[in-house]
Amino acid sequence: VKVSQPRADEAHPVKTISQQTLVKDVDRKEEVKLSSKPDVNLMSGNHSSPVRKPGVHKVLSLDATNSPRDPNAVGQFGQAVILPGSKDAEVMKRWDEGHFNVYLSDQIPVDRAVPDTRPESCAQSLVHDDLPSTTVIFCFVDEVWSTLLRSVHSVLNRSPPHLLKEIILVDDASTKDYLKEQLDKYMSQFPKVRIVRLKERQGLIRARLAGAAVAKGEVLTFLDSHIECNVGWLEPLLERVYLDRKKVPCPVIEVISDKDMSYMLVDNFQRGIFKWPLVFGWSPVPENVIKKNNMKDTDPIRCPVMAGGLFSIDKKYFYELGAYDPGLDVWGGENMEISFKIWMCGGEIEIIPCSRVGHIFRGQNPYKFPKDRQKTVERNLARVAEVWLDEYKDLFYGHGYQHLLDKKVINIGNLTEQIELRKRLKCKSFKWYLENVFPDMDTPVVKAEGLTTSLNKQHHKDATLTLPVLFLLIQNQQFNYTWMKNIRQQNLCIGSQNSGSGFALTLCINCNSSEPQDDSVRLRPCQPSSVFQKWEFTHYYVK
Ligand code: LR7
Ligand code: MN
Repeated sequence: VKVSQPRADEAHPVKTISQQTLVKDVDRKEEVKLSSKPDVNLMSGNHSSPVRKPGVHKVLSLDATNSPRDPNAVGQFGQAVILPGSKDAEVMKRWDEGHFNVYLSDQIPVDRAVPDTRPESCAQSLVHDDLPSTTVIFCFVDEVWSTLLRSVHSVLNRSPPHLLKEIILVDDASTKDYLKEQLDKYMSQFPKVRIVRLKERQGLIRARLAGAAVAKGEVLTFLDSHIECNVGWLEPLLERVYLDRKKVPCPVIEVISDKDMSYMLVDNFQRGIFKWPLVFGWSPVPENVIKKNNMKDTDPIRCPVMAGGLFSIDKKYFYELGAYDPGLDVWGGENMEISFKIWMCGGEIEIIPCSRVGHIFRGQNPYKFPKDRQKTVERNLARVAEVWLDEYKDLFYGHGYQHLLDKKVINIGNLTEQIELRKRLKCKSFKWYLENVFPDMDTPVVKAEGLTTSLNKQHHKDATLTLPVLFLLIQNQQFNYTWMKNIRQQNLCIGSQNSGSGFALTLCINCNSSEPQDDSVRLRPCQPSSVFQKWEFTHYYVK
């Protein structure tokens, strides 16, 4: 007898978490200005869907873990686990192996059940019989054993076998011993799992390319190596590709807590966006847009950019688009590159609410960067900006990356092939992208006056932050809010003075503000409710 999986509202309640509060480098305060265009999801974009007959069979609620072997195991059904305080030392000791609770993860079954967090009607939605098959590609470097296994089991257990061609694990030159023979041996139980080993560390972008190069499925599905696919996750993605091969569907990315390993569902109607300087974030589709378009919680949500790690794409289409720029190193920026490329060259990115995958969000990358992390990411972003942003690349450089314009400081490498690819594909302009795909983005090309902060460098030791009228031409009144969350001027950042309540230009650390009594600003402990401690950057300017 199969016991049906508990839904979120029954015996196993699921915590809800707002995506905006936790993802990487996210600007928390998102003000969405409505476009005057009456588009679904705010955008017009590419309308290329050919007409196809509707699907005929229900999504298989296929899940070998519906009645788990060990219903009383720790973390079963995605429940939070509170460890006794006496385990703190062990938890801390193992934390850095993955930058999450590795000690706890190792005790949770590798095939645990998770709550079915899909909107109610997803289980009834219809898909086609003849969907294309997919290769699932996981790249990893020094991934934690239990999370890597849980990722693989979730795909094996929750994907209809005829649609899962294979799983390719690309080992990006991991250094851990357990990822060698022990992994080979474990995976040899599963004929669908293949392991590709890279001799040298390539970074996730070229590792994905190596996986794609040997994939046999018609569709490529990329996933991070610390995820858990939810019930029925695959068919809704493949259905979109089937309907239109230029659609690039992403699952809703839910949250597996890095502390208690619980599976948490996220808010509905979230889309992926970016802010300058190419910082990824989530933003809700505004309420009135949802109402006006009569959007259901199961409708695909068109996204200006994808988070990066989890998506399906028609394999031939991926190569038609020139795949990823292979000049991108290690981590970062490739989500911007593929997003701009998809939209500007005739495709579409969507989040599919009926497809849900949990991901462990970590505070830090647990692996080493072969070169400096910040420089690596900056260089990747500069490559993307140079190829795709046209005149808007000044906005990118203007938000904290002026130093990248100095070719002596950084060598971003050769871009001839990327630029030619864009010409060959006859891709649209970035202006078109902003107007049609992301019309609510605040992108002033030139903005002049306004109030801003200024800090006089002469008062280096005893500086207060005053709020005079901005004179754009004065260099030391120009600050940028960078993706490192610093308020930065050239090489210096606004930070606290050692002595306490003042500000100074110092090495880059975080800072707070307090109520303006006169026109100076002091440091106070952070109070979430205080409007005087929130900073908004409203004036952008380009030389
Ligand atoms: O050198 C590397 N080689 C690798 O194989 C570095 C990483 N990797 C692997 C790594 O083991 C992992 O499986 O690549 C995968 C992604 O790396 P993470 O988990 O460190 O990345 P992330 O989750 O912090 O970052 C997000 O942004 C990245 C930018 O390059 C990638 O696009 C990630 O796939 C992406 N993750 C997601 O989209 C999940 C949701 C996060 C959000 C928002
Ligand atoms: Mn990840």
